[in-house]
Amino acid sequence: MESVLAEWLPALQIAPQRLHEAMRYAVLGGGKRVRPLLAFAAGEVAGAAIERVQHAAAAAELIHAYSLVHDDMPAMDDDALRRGKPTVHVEFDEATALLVGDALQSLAFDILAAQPLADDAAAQLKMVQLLAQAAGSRGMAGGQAIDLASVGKPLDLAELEFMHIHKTGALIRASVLLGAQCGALPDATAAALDRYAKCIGLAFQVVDDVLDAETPTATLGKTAGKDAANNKPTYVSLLGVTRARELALELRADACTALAPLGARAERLRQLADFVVERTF
Ligand code: GRG
Repeated sequence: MESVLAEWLPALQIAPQRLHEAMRYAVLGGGKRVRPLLAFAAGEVAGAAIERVQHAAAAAELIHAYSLVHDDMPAMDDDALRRGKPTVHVEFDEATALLVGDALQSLAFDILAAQPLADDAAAQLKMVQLLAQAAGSRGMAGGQAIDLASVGKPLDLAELEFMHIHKTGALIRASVLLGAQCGALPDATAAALDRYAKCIGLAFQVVDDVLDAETPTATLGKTAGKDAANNKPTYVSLLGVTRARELALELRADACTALAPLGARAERLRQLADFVVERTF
């Protein structure tokens, strides 16, 4: 994934150099690459060629990287640390950070359109639409809007879930489905992966809330304790750490139940479910 991303990102010597430097800074040399890993694992389920999946995975990761750059900006979460390094607007400047996000999003769709990823053009067009909807106002950007509007407000569990299904879950779901759509995907398999992805997306967020509350900044590579400091509703503020951890385990179990009909070829997806729940950063 690292080399595919490095290859797709414009080289440092290409103008405008500062923007390209900042794009590479935002994407390379950090991050768990959970979304690409999910795409590769789902591709395995669908017997997809890795030469296809790597591009779909890169597109998903670029959307994720863009969202982090914008989320860290003063108008949103206003954070100075990401992946153990100064955030893009701190290392460069705000205007550059804005453009980095814009350009990474465009590059993601460029990649999806440039490479033959599905057996026919109509199927590939659906993949482009899948990512567009996951990133847009009825997906990640919409979730972010709800998040920004909910600071200091008492959300209930259903409202919190609705927000995270959009903010974090939509792109995680798209990563799984894009990887799988690079191969053969019968309806029943697609439905199983969809169910898995929804559970994992939510589990990812529950664990994120627990880590924010419990893990030091040095381990996280981003500022810890921000949710409480910003008076944000989280799974920890609503349920407490113990119940939030239990919920993450329940969601993992649901995710693995969804995979049961897929047998051994879904093993990597099971391992990723473990990783999502057991991760420490
Ligand atoms: C700006 C449109 C727009 C959206 C931003 C995803 C997001 C929406 C903001 C990120 C803020 C945040 C901390 C969300 C919680 C879950 C999450 C996405 C954490 C970061 O993802 P990781 O842990 O990061 O996969 P790495 O660095 O490992 O890639």
